[in-house]
Amino acid sequence: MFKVPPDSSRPTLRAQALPAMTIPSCIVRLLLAVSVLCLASCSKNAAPAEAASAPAKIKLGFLVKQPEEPWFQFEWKGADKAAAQYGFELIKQGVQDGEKVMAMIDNLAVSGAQGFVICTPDVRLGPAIMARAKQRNLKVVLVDDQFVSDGKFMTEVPYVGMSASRIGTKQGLTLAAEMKKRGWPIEETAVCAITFEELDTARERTDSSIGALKTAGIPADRIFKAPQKTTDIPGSFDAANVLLTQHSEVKRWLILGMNDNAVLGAVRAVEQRGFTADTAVGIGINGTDCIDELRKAKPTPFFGSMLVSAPGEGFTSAEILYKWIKDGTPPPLDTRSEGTLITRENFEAVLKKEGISE
Ligand code: FCA
Repeated sequence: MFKVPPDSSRPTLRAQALPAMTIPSCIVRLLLAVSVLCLASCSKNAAPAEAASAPAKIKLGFLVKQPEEPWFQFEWKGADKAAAQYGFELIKQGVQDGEKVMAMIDNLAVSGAQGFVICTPDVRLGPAIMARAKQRNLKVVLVDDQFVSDGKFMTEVPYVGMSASRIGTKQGLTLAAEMKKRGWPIEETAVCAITFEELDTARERTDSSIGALKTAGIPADRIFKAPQKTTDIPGSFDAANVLLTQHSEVKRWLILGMNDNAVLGAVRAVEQRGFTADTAVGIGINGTDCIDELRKAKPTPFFGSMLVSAPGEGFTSAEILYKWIKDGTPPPLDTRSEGTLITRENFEAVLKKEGISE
């Protein structure tokens, strides 16, 4: 922005250089005042011209509940790709609790953002987040975890996420098939289902997985739920440990959970009690948080994962928000992605194809 020169700048120096004897000082002052006014008005007029030549970029936020989880880092990668393709600015931020979400909504508004994508730390914050966003005139797109109000999904807020029930079903059917392949007798086998039922997408995944196992012939009394208190590896490790202590008679375990970390924690817990890839089989969901595990030289009980495209979800959610702001195109209200099984056999090729690894 053009700045009005301070008192010590050129006009004053020139006036001082001109001998006051030739021009009376009141005229010098008048000339100075006119030139300052002129400069000020030039700078005012210059602003719209500058703005027209380089329009400000649209700014969007992308807020996630667990920024340390690879799933969310891959989502950000996808959103970055959309930002580069469409030329908008992306502000990425971890929001681990409600207070952080509210503060971030205010920050986004102050910084001139026009909307944000969010995976909320708590789905019940939905109504409060929408009220604050409305007050701040920000558009909202949900990713992964759908807002809930009075026990019902807030389906009026555009949502991008996974087909939780179909992916859970595939997880359960694959576990049952692996058990049959190995010829494990059902009397010696049990299911460790790491659950987090307060999150709807998590409950849908694990309920569907358990449902599929039952359909495949696993009796209900061989299926044990282990609720995790926190949705990370230590949280599922602790949950699995409680269950393993209660059922020390079980010789072979099938492990399921709402995501890779849920299954990884349980895998670490069974390993600690001597189970190996020959006596336990776990299948995760996400496919992004188990890459190091699948790359380990020696197979572990972590058999595979239902891969969903995190970069794809990040790209799509940011893209529909951008188009909504830029062109007024109303986003689809419900966009779902499917899952593909990855195992040690195919994961490198599939991850490469999905743009998740190089
Ligand atoms: C939830 C889980 C994530 C991921 C996402 C699609 O937010 O916490 O790990 O599975 O759904």
